[in-house]
Amino acid sequence: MDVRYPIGKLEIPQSFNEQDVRNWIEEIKALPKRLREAVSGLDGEQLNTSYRECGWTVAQVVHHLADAHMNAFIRTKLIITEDLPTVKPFEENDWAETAEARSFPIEASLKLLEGLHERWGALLESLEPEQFQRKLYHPALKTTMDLYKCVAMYAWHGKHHVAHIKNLRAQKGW
Ligand code: NI
Repeated sequence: MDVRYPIGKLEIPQSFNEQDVRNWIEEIKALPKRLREAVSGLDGEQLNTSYRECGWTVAQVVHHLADAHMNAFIRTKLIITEDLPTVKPFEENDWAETAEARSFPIEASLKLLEGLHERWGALLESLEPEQFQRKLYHPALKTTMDLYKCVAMYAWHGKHHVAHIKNLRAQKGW
């Protein structure tokens, strides 16, 4: 197994049906609880352990999920409220190095994700099927992307990082 991709690399779907969308939304809604379970009982030293060599610590992974998914929620809102909005890329590795994103107290990000994913899930559940074909423009990738592909990507993204933490715990016997 590649420790960077414990659940495999992201495969972006090329089509979707209503059941696919429901499944992805359920994954997004489940992430805060799954993440809280994955970090349950870890002490400061464990939270400060990299999940792989030269990789982010467990705390950085938790804060990264909050950073990335705040951006994702804003992108979702932009897609719904504007025609082909240009999204703002962010330097995720630099975001993971700021002082508060390197620190152990992860409760703020766990709470943030709980509120954020409740809003995000409710937003996605309120949409009509055709709205999942609305698009954003990503200037760094120089391409457009459908909302349903973004939703599939973030469903994968949450599970991907939870698996990093669970694998570390399994490997360390924590
Ligand atoms: Ni990530």
